[in-house]
Amino acid sequence: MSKSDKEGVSRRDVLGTGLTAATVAGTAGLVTGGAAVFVAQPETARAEGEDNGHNKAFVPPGKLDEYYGFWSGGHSGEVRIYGLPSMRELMRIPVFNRCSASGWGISNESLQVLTEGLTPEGKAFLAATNQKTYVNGDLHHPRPSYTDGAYDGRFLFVNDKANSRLGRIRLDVMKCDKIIQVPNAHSIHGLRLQRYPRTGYVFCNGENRVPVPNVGKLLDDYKKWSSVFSAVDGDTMEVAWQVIVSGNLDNNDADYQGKYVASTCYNAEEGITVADMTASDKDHIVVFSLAAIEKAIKDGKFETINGVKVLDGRKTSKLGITVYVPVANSPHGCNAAPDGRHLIINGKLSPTVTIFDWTRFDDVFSGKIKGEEAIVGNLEVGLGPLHTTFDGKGHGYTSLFLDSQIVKWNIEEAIRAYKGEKVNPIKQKIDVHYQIGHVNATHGETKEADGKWMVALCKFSKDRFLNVGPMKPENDQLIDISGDKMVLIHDGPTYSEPHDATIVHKSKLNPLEVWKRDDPFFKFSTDWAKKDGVKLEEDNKVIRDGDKVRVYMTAAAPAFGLTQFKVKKGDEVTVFVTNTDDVVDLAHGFTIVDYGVAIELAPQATASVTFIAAKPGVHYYYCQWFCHALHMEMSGQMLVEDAGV
Ligand code: K7E
Ligand code: CUA
Repeated sequence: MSKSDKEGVSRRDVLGTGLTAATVAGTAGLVTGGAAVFVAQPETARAEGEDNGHNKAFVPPGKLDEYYGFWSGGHSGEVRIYGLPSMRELMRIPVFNRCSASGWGISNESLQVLTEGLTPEGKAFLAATNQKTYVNGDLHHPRPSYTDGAYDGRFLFVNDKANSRLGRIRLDVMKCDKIIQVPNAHSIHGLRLQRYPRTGYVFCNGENRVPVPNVGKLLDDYKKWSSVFSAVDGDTMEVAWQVIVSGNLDNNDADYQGKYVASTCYNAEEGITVADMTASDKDHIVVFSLAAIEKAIKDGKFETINGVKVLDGRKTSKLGITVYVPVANSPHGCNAAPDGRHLIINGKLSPTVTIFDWTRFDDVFSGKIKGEEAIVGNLEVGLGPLHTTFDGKGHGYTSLFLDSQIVKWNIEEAIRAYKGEKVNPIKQKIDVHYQIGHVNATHGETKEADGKWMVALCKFSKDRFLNVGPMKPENDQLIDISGDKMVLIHDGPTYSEPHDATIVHKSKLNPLEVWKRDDPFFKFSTDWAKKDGVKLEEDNKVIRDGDKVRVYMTAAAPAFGLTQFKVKKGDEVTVFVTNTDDVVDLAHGFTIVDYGVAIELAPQATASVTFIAAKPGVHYYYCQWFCHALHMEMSGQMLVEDAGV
């Protein structure tokens, strides 16, 4: 054993056990529940400082990556675009957060996206608390849209656990174009898309149980609270229907046939303390039949709550739209395999993965067989299984939070073992650093899983990077899965906190190099320009309309179309700036000093910002993207007159 191996093991031992004990203690414990048990043969990767073929992931200067990685920014509220295999961060897409660089949350265009889809209650809350928009978000699950089980490059959908929202990013411009707050549901967590025939529905898990509607009644009657499952139309971003369920919805996934969606649920006990929630040794998954739901909607079996058609899909419901299948306590990840047939439920507190056969749900719904008879495998994989990804060659790769490992196992062999055959489905275990959450392989969530790369999104980095103080980064690790063995290739620190990532081959995407002038993203500005008879691409004009002032200007390196404009103290000023350069990467910006104003202007973009000219004096505005040798000179002055002076 090499020195580095020894170091690796001892550091893991010291750091791992305390957490494991603390995390398991106080829960109902580990429930194996009749799983096929095999002696795992962990193979500790040489994780410490050796070259395991890192060259394979090295993308030389000037060369491009092969994959786009869409990374959840967790409670930063943003999405990040990575290049794989280099793991270079290519871009950030602000969504639920505010962004100082791009003016997301400052520009009118972004504020429109951030506010127009909020619920009336959400709008009233913001108004009552003097806020234009929520400033935080908690983005866990970035999901690219599908056509027939493969990525189609149209959209990326994202959840906000913090403020119950769903966002949509246009993949042609890599900008968020729609955000809605989902009525009735409380905290959108699990998020998956209809795979077939296309997306289609976006399935949003309302995680927490609350009174429905949640208006201040039933506060002390928590047995009457409910979780709400929502299907949103991905094209219109309107809620198509909702289903009230029993238990707390966690993660979900859809099949490859367009028939069923399944969700893991914890807290089948419907308690509100940890002890209540884990009292029973069983929780469940809930399976939704899309055909049955659509029929029940058509037959008028819904109740309209806050403008949404809501069906009762609780255990006691007679509608036949859901089935509940018991699984070991507190399952987490829910992953449809690319074979189109199997669904993997990850045990979390149970050291097992449970394999369901989607095709058996027809008989479960018709009452021919029991829900448990849709189970075709139950494999003990290790401690704390959270999520599973796939290589398209018949393997599952399951993240083990407590063991800080990924286990590679064979799906067919696990099914055979469940039938009693003597096979060992466990192929390899590899150490990851540390406390892994999601695990994602290239195209692993599609029928085109290609088994090349995998990322381990680890919640802790502990000793893997230079000490940056008590707050440490997370660690996103790149693993080569193209051979028989998983090989750890790269450590990548990230901050707060990638829950999940999806990896899309570059052939699937073809983003624009410059904006098209008729893009609907500029609608706020083009509508005003039309009203004012202004040509955004040419005109530099100040239009006064009572105490409202609209300032139109162009930006072309190295000058703004207006180098000065004058307003009065107290005016409501809207500045529209259009970048008329159409050179690739020639971005400008517009920042006003001491006014808290900054907006991004990518080539051929228009953006606008509205503010009260509350502060008299001379205020420079400048371009904040270094665009030209005379970039420093790309500025002007807003003169704010104070009548009283
Ligand atoms: Cu996808 Cu973190 Cu929201 Cu598991 S969840 S880790
Ligand atoms: Cu334009 Cu700097």
